[in-house]
Amino acid sequence: MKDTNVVDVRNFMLAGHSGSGKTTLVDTLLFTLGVNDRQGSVANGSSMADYLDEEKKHKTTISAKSFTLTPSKLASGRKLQMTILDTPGFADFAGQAIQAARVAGAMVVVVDAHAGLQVGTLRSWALAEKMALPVAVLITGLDRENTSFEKALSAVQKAWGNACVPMVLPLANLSGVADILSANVPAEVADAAASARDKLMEIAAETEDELTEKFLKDGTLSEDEIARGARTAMAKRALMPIFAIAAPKGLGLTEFMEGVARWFPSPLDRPMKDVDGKAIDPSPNAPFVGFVWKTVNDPFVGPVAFVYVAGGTLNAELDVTNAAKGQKEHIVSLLNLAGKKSAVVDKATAGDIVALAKLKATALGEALCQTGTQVTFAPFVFPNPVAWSAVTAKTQGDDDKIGTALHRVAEEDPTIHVERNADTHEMVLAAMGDLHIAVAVERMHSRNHVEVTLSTPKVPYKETVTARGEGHYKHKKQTGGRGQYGEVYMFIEPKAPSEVEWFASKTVGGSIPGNFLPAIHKGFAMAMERGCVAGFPVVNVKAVVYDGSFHDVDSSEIAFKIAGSRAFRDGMSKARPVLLEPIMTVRISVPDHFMGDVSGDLSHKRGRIVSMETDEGMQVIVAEIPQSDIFHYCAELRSMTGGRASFEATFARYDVVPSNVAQKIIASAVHVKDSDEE
Ligand SMILES: Nc1nc2c(ncn2[C@@H]2O[C@H](COP(=O)(O)OP(=O)(O)OP(=O)(O)O)[C@@H](O)[C@H]2O)c(=O)[nH]1
Ligand SMILES: [Mg+2]
Repeated sequence: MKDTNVVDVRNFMLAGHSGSGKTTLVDTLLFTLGVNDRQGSVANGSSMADYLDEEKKHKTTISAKSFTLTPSKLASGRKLQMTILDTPGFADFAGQAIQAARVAGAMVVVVDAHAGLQVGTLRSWALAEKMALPVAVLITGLDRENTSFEKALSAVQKAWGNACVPMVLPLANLSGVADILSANVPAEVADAAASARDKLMEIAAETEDELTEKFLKDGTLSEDEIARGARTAMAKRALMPIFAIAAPKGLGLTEFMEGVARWFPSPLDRPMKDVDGKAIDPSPNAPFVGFVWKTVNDPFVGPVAFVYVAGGTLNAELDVTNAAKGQKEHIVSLLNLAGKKSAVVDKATAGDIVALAKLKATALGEALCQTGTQVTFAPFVFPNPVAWSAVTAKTQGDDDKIGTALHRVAEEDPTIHVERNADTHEMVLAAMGDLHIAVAVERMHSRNHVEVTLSTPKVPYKETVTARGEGHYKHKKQTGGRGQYGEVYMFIEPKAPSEVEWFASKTVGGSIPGNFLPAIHKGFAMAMERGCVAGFPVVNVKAVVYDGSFHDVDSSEIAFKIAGSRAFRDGMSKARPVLLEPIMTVRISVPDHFMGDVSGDLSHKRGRIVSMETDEGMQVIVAEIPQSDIFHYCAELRSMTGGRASFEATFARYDVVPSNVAQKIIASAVHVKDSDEE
């Protein structure tokens, strides 16, 4: 029976660099609050949070998950229901954090005191900023050697400013943590606590005129006033409370939970907004509105939708409709999750996340509403893929299964894209990094029993001409009975972009009867499928038949098709044919001190730098590079910059391959001789 009021609900995500201790915090809370009867550990595979096979194997979080925890009572007597969203720190799974950020009421940025601010920390921070999410910082790893809370604190304050105020101060030898607002702060941290309290009071005073006046008049605020002002400040991102824990010692957990209850916004403070920016009424009496922030294909249960309740009350009897599709959905049961464990609940209200199985029509990002209510949420915005791999079945018979398996994987992960390349006929898996691709392959294996081989995708080269070339072929065969005859004169030239039609006939005086023109058209088209440079498709040419001859008896469609095709090849070979390659525009964000390495590497790749600019402390290089260099660029760029640079790539255009490079491509292309004799 759920008996928490919405005002006591705190919903927040854990984000930060991989290995900073997010999942360890969740496991420690699960144990401390009695959900798990032992302390789970990511390192030894016993984590109750990182419980998926892939997560155990890679010892890292791969899938964002929610944990609903209700501490029976906090020391202060406050009531609290926490819904924690644990997200992966790896860049490859950044899509998961993007999904969680849509429904989180706040972000707890986890910072490992030993490592300091890392790439993943900064990425999380940027996400919170983009989503205007209230932020708290949690410093972990204080039990590790050579760490200091003060050092970590000053790094955080230096990077993110004075809105970052410590709410707790660890004591010497980690014997405990002191609450800065406590009446009897130990002497060793008394000065630091006083200065943090002053800062907090100032921030709180700035949130309301009434508090400002009171503060100016009396020079102080009561504990209640600080609490009121500071909560408003956190919701507005004017306060970023800092906590510290040493999970292996169970230190700081109680104070962290108190802090969550005290400072974090409830769904009433920060209701979810629809696509037009209109707030959803979060009260339990309002019409039910839910948002599908995540979906999975459970191997046993089938499709499961994770629904965040934005407002109203959901129960299994409620008449609900998928707002986007206008289709009614039947709710079997509501499951509250705590990682691996789940429990059926009778209702869910704002801030809750419930798993709903077997919904028929509802997909990621859609709204589920009480029938009669219509709400649309803004669509998710995910980064474009940065790593690509061609996928083939290890066993021939599995070719068909691959499509289904890939589709399944992509269905629950919107940052995975699958496409069959029409030019190279390859199945290409596009994702956020090599680990992402590897995990997708593992899932295909474990769920669909398909084993695949990965390879670098083929580049869809094309061919064209750069001059006018004359082509001629006379097809004449006399074999016993009826012969074959057809003669074609044509020319080929670059096609102007404004021209639509690539084929034309300028024959005069009946040199070729009109009824053979379609056959010549077919012959040209056939020759265009495999150009004369290296057998790639021919594009952007104009082919004109202007003369020829025929024979009353021996001329036939097939004869003119062959003559057309060979004349085309003849003409093309004389029209200075070239290879074309796809060029990508890449937008690379890179810290200053890696600029030299990154731009040097670009020129090594035949890259052309288009522009350079500064964007929020990062250098942004816009460059064009051949597609052949893009497939592994993600891994290269990460290793060049320790993961500090990122990029986005979009197709720009096809361009001529320089002749020295073309030689190599021609040499390695399987040169298919024309096989137009049928
Ligand atoms: N000594 C010490 N070790 C910690 C602490 N927090 C986490 N660890 C260890 O660091 C490793 C990584 O911790 P995780 O909790 O999996 O890190 P995470 O932030 O969830 O990492 P991702 O899921 O990859 O993003 C584990 O082996 C933990 O046992 C801490 O406070 N102190
Ligand atoms: Mg984790």
